[in-house]
Amino acid sequence: MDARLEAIRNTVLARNPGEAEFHQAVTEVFESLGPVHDRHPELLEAAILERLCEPERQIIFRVPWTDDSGRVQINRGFRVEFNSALGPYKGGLRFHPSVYLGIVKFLGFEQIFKNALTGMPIGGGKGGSDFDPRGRSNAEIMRFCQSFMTELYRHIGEYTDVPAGDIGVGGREIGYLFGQYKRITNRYESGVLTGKGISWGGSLVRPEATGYGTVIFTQEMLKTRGKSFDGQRVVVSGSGNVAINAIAKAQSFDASVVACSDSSGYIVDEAGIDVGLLREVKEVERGRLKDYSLRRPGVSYVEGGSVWDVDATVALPCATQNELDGDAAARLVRNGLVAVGEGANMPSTREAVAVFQDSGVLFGPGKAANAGGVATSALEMQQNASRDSWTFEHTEQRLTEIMVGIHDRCASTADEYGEPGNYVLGANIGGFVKVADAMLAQGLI
Ligand code: NDP
Ligand code: 2IT
Repeated sequence: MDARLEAIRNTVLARNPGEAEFHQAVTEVFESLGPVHDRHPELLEAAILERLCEPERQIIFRVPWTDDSGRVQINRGFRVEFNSALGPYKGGLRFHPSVYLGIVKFLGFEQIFKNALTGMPIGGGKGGSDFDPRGRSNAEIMRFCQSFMTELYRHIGEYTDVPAGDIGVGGREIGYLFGQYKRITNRYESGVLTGKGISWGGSLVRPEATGYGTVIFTQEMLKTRGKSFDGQRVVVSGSGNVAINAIAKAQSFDASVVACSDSSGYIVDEAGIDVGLLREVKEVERGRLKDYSLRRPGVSYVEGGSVWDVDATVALPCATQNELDGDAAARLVRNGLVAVGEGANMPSTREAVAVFQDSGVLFGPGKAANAGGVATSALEMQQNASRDSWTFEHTEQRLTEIMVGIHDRCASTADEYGEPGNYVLGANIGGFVKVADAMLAQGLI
């Protein structure tokens, strides 16, 4: 890392102790930014990096609620409003027991650059709670969401901060959150949340957008080597919103998708994953992948273990951060891996990224490859602002153009900085330059 940047990075780490994921995300971005600061020393003068690493506002709050047995439960809620240079803070809410400030900050920090890459007018933010939705009834989920919004509502708004979903937060939760926001504020403010239901202000394609976008981005990377998804053997981690829609899109491009996972284990289905059955088990019944294996002949289920033990030519990590480590990366590469498209945020450890890059595997980092979700959220905001709703075809066409545009911007930025094919560098510099320009123009804020 450039010595000037390393000094700033060390100060950031010292100011934010114990936040390992945030440190990792900051370090990875700083490693790309030396050459930009050589060309633009005025950015150092204006302390752009120091400002970028300090969120504009951080909110931490108590979320009290009662479970079905009448017991009082207490969780912690977060919203980190990181950067508003390009637009209102925008980013998802994660409900998972592992959530703490370091996770919310890594996600919010990544979101700044991701959102800039989309070309849409959105700043970066993220939020969530250490609430564990697993095994909770609908009524418990609703009471939790209502309590969460009873504090959050005063910090958000269509011109201020626009949350959406992430792990553990999908259409059901956005519905309960929106209902409570409307009730407290007495405003039907469609643009305050994205990922809404289609009959009450949502956008077609938003549920599919992240997974679809990841596959479109990966297809663009494959094209640069004269390849496509046709005939690739694909392994996907996770079996949530992003994973399921990535599987569906890869199959529509004639890939053979043979494995996916949840936090209990993974399935191998050599005949190709049956997306209809997967949706039934995971989305309708909210069940476990094991149930899928019990209902379809020829499927093996491995309890525990890592889905990255399954050979693939294309890997799409779509579960969570640091799920794919250096050893798994080396094994995949030895067995014929060609490309990795990150549907999740920071799923590959820094060691894994180094293995992919050193071995010439096409590697699309999350902040570029999974930007289709938030980009389509911005399309939802656009439809809300004009009180319009677009067709599936039109919206998917916009998503495709945006993903191809992100791919091309990352590739051309990598070329410009003398590292062709380095999508990490391209994404970090491409996103950073846009935000830095806006921050310089807006004065010391
Ligand atoms: P979901 O809650 O729909 O699905 C998450 C999936 O990942 C589930 O299969 C879950 O398994 C698995 N998973 C979660 N945490 C762990 C863990 N600690 N260990 C192993 N498996 C785990 O979330 P999404 O699909 O929305 O999100 C997946 C990833 O994509 C996240 O990194 C998210 O930040 C990122 N992302 C999401 C976007 C969106 O629009 N939703 C946009 C861009 C990125 P189980 O069911 O057992 O919990
Ligand atoms: O990580 C992400 O980009 C998301 N969870 C989606 C955010 C959004 O505002 O749609």
